[in-house]
Parts: sequence; C-alpha cells; structure tokens
Amino acid sequence: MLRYLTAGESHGKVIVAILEGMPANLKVSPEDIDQELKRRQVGYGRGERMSIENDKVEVLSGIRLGKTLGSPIALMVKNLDYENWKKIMPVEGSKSILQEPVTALRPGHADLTGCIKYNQEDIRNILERASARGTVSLVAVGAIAKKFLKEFKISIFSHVIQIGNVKASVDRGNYEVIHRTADKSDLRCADDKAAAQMKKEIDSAKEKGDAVGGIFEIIVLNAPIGLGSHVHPDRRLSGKLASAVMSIQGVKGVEIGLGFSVASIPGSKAHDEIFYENEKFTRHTNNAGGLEGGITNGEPIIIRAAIKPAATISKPLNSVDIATKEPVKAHVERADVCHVPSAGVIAESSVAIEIASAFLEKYGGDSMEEIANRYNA
Ligand code: EPS
Repeated sequence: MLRYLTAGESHGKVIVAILEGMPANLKVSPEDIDQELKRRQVGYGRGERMSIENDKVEVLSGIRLGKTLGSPIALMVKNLDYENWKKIMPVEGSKSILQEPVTALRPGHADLTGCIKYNQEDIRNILERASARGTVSLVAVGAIAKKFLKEFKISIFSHVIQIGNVKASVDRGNYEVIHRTADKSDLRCADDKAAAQMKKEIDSAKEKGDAVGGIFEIIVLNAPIGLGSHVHPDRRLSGKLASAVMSIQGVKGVEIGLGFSVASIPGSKAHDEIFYENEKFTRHTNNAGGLEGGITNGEPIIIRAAIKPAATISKPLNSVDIATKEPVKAHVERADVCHVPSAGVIAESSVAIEIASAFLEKYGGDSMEEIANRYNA
C-alpha cells in the first residue's frame, strides 16, 4: 500500500526518500518530520558525528499548503558533514585524487560480504551505504506514517530496556508513564535508576575502546482489531513487522509479546484468556503482544529487538587486509559507542510504516476523508 525508496551515502551530499501511496489531505509540516529526526539524533553514547549534524528535512514534492496531495512525497536531508568529505566522496574524478582506500575489514560490518558481493576493493564503497546514517530517510518517511496513524489515535513509542548487562524494570500497567519518562531520558529508558547504571556501562565500554549493544521495545497503542491477515504468509502483519525491525542496521533478534520466553511455559499460561466485558472482547493479559494469527487483536502491539554493539570499535579486532590478504587490525574510524536509543526511534518508524500500510489495506481510500468514513463505519 505504502511504498518508499531511499538513497544516500553516510558522508555523501544528501539523504533522500520518496514515499508513494500516502492519501491526500493529511496535514504534515516539515516541523513534524524534523521533530522525529531530532529524536533519532539524541542518545547517550552517540559519537562526534551527532554534534556536526542537525538533521532538517526539505520537502521537495507531494505536500502543498501543509497537506499531502496524494502524489509521491520527496524528502531530502543534507549531510552537513559532507563539507569535510568532499574530497573523499566526489561523484566524478579518478582514484588518484582520493584518500587511501580502506582495506582493513571490520568483523561484524558489511565490509567483507559487501566487497565480495559488489566486487569492490575499497571498503568505503560498501560502508558508506551500510552505515546507520541511512536511517535518516526511514525516520523521515516514518514521521509521515506516524502523522497518518495519529489521525486515527494510533500512537507508537519506544523505550530502552537493556544496555549491556543492565536491565530496566518498568511498570507495564502504565504505558503513558513509560512513554513520558522514556522521552525525557537521554537513554530513552523509563527506569531512571537503571539508566544511571546503563550510562556507567557505556562509559566503561568507551574507556576500554569497546562498544555496547542492548534491547529496546516498541509499543503501538490503539491499533484496531483486524490489521494483517492469517490467510497467507506474506499477509501476516507479525511477519512484516519482524522483517521491518530485523532490517534495521545491527538488529540481531526480534520478538513479539512474550517472544522467546513463550517456549518455556505451558499453553495454559501462554495464551491470553478471552472475556466479554462492556460489550467488547477483552483480555487481562497480553502475552501475544497484540497479534494473533498474524492479525492485530486490539491489544497493544509489543515488539522487542536486540541490537549488537557497533562493529567499529577503537580497540580493533584481528582481521585481514582485503587487498594483501595479510593479517591486520580492523579499520577504525569515528563511531558511536552505543546507539540503542536511536535504534528504538528508527524502529518506531519501520513499525509505523508497516502499520500505516496495513491500515490503508483495510480502510484504504484516496483522501483522508474517504478513509475516515470507512474507518468510522
Ligand atoms: C555509523 C558511524 C558513525 C555514526 C553513524 C553510523 O558515523 P561517522 O562514521 O560519520 O562517525 O554516527 O550514524 C550517523 C551518522 C547517524 O546519523 O545516525 C556507522 O558506521 O554505521
């Protein structure tokens, strides 16, 4: 239903995206998008790059007088750091004017797999696009999807529940509090005590020349019953959500609801009993994480993802030089020590795009008014 395409290298001129399929008459301003871009940039443990960038969108098409036209929406964000990389990232020129190629492979990055696949000798030709900088475009598109969902009172937020070995403890009965507290925290963690420990974990990784990963959780509130379908694998919303989150740089595990822990409890404890109260079907638990049979069941959608530590670490691992095949230490360049909080914001966008798409599939129309009529009916 919604389609989007992104382009841009980490130290290239710009990051761009085109979103197609958004209905007409949705109110969106560049500020709505910038707000989300700003949320993506913050987070304790980010590297120096974030003090250079100040991501702001330029809307190139698809929005007029503050409302979508139903036509493709083209978005562009400038890489301010490009000024410092012009000599390394020119579109034209010969090898001789470039810096030395990057040849020391980083374990855990796309360096080796990408160079072999695309027949490249300079790892920079791979790392520039593999970089999580590219998620700027995803978040810009996701901001519009979120704005669309908000019209139907569907909200999405994320919070960090683990950094390294430090785990947060939150009161799951109150999503409003989790949302508010996480948004105020520079680690996007709703447990202040744990957040203080998490910062120590990040500081210690930095001191050791290491990096640290973690787990974040995404919560979708007020999604109606019936998004997605059980009838075919590629229509299951659970699969689409897992794929969207798994496709974010660094994500190595995704779970929905109880996730992996469901394997160790009996069926009598695993499933959410059904009640009929106040003229609607209700649950007193949400182990399914809001999805049954690949379809939303009206409960909050709960997704968690584990993200590995960044592959660029200042105390580099043993590796091989792609040109000489000799043993070397892995390539080191400026990087984030921890990017788990940003990954949560990025995943909110991936999830928003999938939910908006499923919503359009069910209640679709060409204008917001048409969709609202169908939804209300
Ligand atoms: C990244 C390396 C760092 C991060 C970058 C992702 O960038 P640089 O190499 O310029 O220091 O800061 O993330 C962003 C720039 C961003 O906007 O999120 C990597 O190797 O993936």
